[in-house]
Amino acid sequence: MQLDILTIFPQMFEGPFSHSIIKRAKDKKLVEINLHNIRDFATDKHKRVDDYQYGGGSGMVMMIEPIANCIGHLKGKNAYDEIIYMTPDGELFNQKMANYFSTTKRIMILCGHYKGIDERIRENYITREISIGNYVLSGGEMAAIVFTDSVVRLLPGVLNDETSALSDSFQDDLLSPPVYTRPSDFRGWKVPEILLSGNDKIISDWRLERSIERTRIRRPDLLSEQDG
Ligand code: 6GU
Repeated sequence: MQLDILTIFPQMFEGPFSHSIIKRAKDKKLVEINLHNIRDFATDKHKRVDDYQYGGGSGMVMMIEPIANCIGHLKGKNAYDEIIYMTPDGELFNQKMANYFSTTKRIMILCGHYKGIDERIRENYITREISIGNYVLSGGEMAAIVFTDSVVRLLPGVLNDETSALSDSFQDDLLSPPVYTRPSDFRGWKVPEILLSGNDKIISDWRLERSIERTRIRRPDLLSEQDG
């Protein structure tokens, strides 16, 4: 899979993309992530990327030319399955969408800032608009990092048996059961006896029960929505 991320803050991605699962996926060549600095595509000598909005009002808007130039440059080299704009007024991101995007070959992700981007970019280039939750971030970068992590970990070969995505919370609309490791008794706080029994059938039944119970208590909305 190839991911092209358009941003005015490429350095924000360095830490998150050079550790753990995303780093492993890059090292194994299961994903190629390219960061593109929108400022490199600015047309004036001051490398300006934002401007006042028509009609007045506070807050700057990201200009159409640098973004259109950057998108045009990339579209001239590759065909994209989706061109995503990260925005708080987009479609609410969920596991089902992460599963879908993990099946695509090449996507572009545009990170906005300030009051947003010139609407004509959205009308003419963007195929999907995504929000990661009902709260406001200062820009799309951290949302793009969240999106990338959730998609890349699903690519075949990225996770191994120890880190398998199959038992993730949400993958089957159930939260994960509680987990424990050594010691079995810490200051009198004991691990549930069943987990020490060695009986796989009893253990998997217990885990499913705990998953259902935890989902009913914490996220009853997941039990009623069958396609979320
Ligand atoms: Cl994608 N961007 C911004 N700026 N804020 C958000 C968001 C995205 N998703 C939730 N809040």
